[in-house]
Amino acid sequence: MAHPSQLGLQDAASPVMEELLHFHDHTMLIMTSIGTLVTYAMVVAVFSNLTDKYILESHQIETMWTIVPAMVLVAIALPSLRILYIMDEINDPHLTIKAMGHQWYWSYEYTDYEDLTFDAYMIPTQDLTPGQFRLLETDHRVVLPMQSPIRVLVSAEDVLHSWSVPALGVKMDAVPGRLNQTSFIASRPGVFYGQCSEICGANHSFMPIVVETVPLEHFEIWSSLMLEDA
Ligand SMILES: *[C@@H]1O[C@H](CO)[C@@H](O)[C@H](O)[C@H]1NC(C)=O
Ligand SMILES: [Cu+2]
Repeated sequence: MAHPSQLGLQDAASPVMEELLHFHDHTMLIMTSIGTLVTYAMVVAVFSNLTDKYILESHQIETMWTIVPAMVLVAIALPSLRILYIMDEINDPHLTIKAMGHQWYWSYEYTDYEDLTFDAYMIPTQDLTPGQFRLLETDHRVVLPMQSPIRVLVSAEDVLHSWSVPALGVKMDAVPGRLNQTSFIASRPGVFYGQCSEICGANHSFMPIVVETVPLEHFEIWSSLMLEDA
C-alpha cells in the first residue's frame, strides 16, 4: 500500500506494473526537461535586453519547434501504446476469479472451484487488531497463487464500481450488466491493498480490496480449507 505522504507510485508487484513505472519515469524525464527549458527561455526573453530582433521572424526556429515536439509526442505515444496492448493480452490463465461490486462491498467467486465464494467487507475501525490498516483491511482476503497468470472477471450488481490494485497495475471498471476482464501475474508473495475507484455512493471509501499472493502449495491448502468451511 502507499505510505503516508507518498508522492510516487507504489512498488511494482507484477510485470505490467514494472512497465508502467518505467513509462512513468520516461515521461517525467521528458516533462521536466521541457518545463525547465521553457521556463528558462521565458525568463531570458522577459529579462534580457540582448534578444536578437530577428528571432521573431526566424523560419528555422519555427520549423524546429514544430518538428521536435512532434518527435517528443511519438516518443511518448509509442511506449504508451506498447503497454496498452500488453495489458490487453490474456494468456491462458491458470486461475479465474470473478469480482462483483456491490453497495458497498466486493464479492468474489473462484469459478474454477465449486462453491468457493465469499463477500469481503471492510473491517470497521473499532474492530481492528494491532498491525491492521484502517480503511484498507477486509474480513476476507482474495488469496491467489503468485507467479501464475490470473484472470479477473469484473462486474457490478447495482451501480458502477472499479476494482483496482495499484501495486499489481490493475484497474477495471465494474459495470452492472457487463462482464469485463483483466489479468495479471503477481511476481512475489505479499499483501496488496486497493480501493474501489469509481464513485459508487455513500460508502465508496469503505469497500477496500485486499489481494494476498502466496506460493501455489499454500494456495492449495487455503482453497481446500475454504471448501471445507463452506
Ligand atoms: C472493458 O474494459 C476495457 C478497458 O478498460 C474497455 O475499453 C471496454 O470498453 C470494457 N468493456 C466493457 C464490455 O465494458
Ligand atoms: Cu466505489
